[in-house]
Amino acid sequence: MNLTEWKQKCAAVEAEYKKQIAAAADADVLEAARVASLGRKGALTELLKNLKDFSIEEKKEAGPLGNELKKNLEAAFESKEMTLVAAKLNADLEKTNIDLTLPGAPVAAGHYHPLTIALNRMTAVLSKLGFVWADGPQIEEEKYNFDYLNIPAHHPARDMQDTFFIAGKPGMVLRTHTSNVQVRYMEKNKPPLRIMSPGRVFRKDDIDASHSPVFNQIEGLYVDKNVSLADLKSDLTAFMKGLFGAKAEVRFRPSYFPFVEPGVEVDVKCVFCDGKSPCAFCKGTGWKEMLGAGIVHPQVLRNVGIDPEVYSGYAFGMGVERLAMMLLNIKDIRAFYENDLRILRQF
Ligand code: FA5
Repeated sequence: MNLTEWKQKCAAVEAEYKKQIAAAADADVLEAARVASLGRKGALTELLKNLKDFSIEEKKEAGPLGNELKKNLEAAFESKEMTLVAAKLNADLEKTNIDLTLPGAPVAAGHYHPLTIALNRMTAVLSKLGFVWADGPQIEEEKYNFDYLNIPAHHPARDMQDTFFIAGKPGMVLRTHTSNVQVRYMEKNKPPLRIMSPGRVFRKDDIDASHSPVFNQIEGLYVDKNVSLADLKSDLTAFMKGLFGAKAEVRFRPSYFPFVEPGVEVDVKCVFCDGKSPCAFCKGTGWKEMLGAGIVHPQVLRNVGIDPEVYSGYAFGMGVERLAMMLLNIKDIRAFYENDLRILRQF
């Protein structure tokens, strides 16, 4: 084939397929025309193969012509395809009875669980008091949950009644309190230190309105020079007032925990009954225990290599659910875990 014949054939291919493109009424017909012209064995593809037989001079003329034609045809196919897609969409819309001006279906927005809402408020107040976040494991070695905290092997807290032991893993327990973090943190960090550590704890406790076998605590620990019970009382009172408002009433009672000396329990005035009527939450006493606390026992400091002659500290462990119940007016601890949407949606 000489150059003139080749050019004529190119023009014929162009005219033919532009005609087919214009006439194509659906995507299948258009695709068939595309394969017949631009496909691997298509009419134009075949013509372009002839280029190799031309002289260098002829190639200079034919090459750009061929490329131009290919690009033209590709663009024509693409533009027709868009037209067909739009036409089909319009036809489908015509057939269906959709009112595009109607508002869309509302998407239900999720929100935090009440326990998380309350926990965030507690940690926000503690942050303002200078406590920084620390973490610890829920599956714990007995030495961190008990031994280093001055809780010897015969102590009732280690009794099978209270503690979940891990089957087949001697020496491992589900932590019964967040106090394990005290030891772990002081092993790695030396005073001055001031941490809060929220997290889940586990006990073989009976279930009632204010007890659950799985619940949350926030551990607090402040160790520096000259930390005293006065610091503990003022910080915890500031915390309760920061959480419940300036009117909150706080009561400190002497108590015993092996890892503090002296030890206290801290009650908050019951918001449900004010002590005036029978109340499942405070059992009619008017006060509810929220946390245990005290001055870190010198032996605990020694266990982690801190000199109790130089440093002292306070620690506390508060019940997150108990505080959350008072804060959010929830009378039964089980409401946090039952996932009843009628309750959860109120927060
Ligand atoms: C402790 O767990 C100590 N580790 C607290 C502590 C830390 C004392 C640091 C001294 C220094 P206790 O067993 O009292 O203490 O628990 C602390 C708080 O957890 C309680 O005051 C209560 O608010 C909450 N709590 C205890 N048992 C349950 C339970 N079964 N369900 C819900 N909350 C509970």
